[in-house]
Amino acid sequence: MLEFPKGFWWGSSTSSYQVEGDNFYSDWWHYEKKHGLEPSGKCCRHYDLYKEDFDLAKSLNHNAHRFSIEWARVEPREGFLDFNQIEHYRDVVISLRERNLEPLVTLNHFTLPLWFAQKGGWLNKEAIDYFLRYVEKIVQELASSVRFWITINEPMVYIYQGYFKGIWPPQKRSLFRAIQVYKRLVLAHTRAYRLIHRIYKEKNLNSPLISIAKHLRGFFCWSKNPYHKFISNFKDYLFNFMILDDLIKNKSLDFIGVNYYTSEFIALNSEQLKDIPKSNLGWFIYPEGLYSLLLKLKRYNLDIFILENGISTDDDNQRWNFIEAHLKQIYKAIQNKAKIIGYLYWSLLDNFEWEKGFCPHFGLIDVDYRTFSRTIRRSAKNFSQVCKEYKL
Ligand code: IFM
Repeated sequence: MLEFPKGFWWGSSTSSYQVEGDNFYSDWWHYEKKHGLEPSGKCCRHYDLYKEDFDLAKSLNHNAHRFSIEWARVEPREGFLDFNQIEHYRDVVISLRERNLEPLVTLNHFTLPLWFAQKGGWLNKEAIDYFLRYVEKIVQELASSVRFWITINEPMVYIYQGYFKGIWPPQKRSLFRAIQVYKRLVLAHTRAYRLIHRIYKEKNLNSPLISIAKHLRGFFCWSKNPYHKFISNFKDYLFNFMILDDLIKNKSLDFIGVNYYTSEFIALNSEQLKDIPKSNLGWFIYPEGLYSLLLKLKRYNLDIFILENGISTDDDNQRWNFIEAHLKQIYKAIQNKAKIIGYLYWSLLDNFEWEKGFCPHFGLIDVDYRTFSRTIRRSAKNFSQVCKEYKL
């Protein structure tokens, strides 16, 4: 029996664009149309059904929940802050608190207001000021009920998909621009971090806990070739640790938010990989990768919060095996003095998986996209036992 620490946070994550529906003013809404992608449409109708969804999370013994605020809803036109939308998100936070679910609020989860994207997005010289204006408003309004803030979700994934691979908005494949956006995002986070702390001080509130959600990927080299080793270490630094090092240098992390799904292997031949299972998206399932990353994070000497970990599968047994195997590695890392304070599964609901549409099923809860009815999966019930007893 593995026993997790008292006070451990248990729950799940979502992001606004992937569950709310009808996010007309976001860049992705237009991107889907332009490229004939599966439209996000009404999504899970979580914008209307959030209370019911939080009831489900509560019934599953969760004590924390991560969601994001859609900047484009709050500021659909440049400089116009929509008070009704801010009230909506206030109610989201209150609804979580009423159910004893600790809110973790993400301020930017990939999508941008269309007007901001049309001005060049993060490449615009004023981008950080626009972002801070929105952040300031939200934090002024919600500070008294929120402790955990995530400024930016997976900055390296955003840069990779949008500016390197060019398969997400703004589809600009350019190393030069990728580097510019990297610098902007580091600065945007750092300034948002300072701003949020300042607001809490001015309001005489206990210090907030602020981080980014850092997508980490294991990079393992199974070849003795020094060139392969170099590539593997280089990717590990570039994708995983460069931004964390920079943010630590700027003294702008109160804890480390981790999203982990898969690992990459540099091997001599595909024979060596054939025994590693995969999800239905072809992602390797490698819980040991999470363990090894968690131990590497010990060097920052900060609390670690797993903000996302999940699998797309239509075999719910596989989902539970995935969760169980990753929790075991987390437990092992805690025994080895990694300061892990919580685990959120991605995701509470099946949802819109960006360019892949609705086909991937990551949810603890199945969503019928015709009727919007929800069905709790067996894996969710198994996980709920862990959340209840803090034991695996
Ligand atoms: O759906 C995404 C989410 O938006 C960010 N982290 C990874 C998830 C699964 O791909």
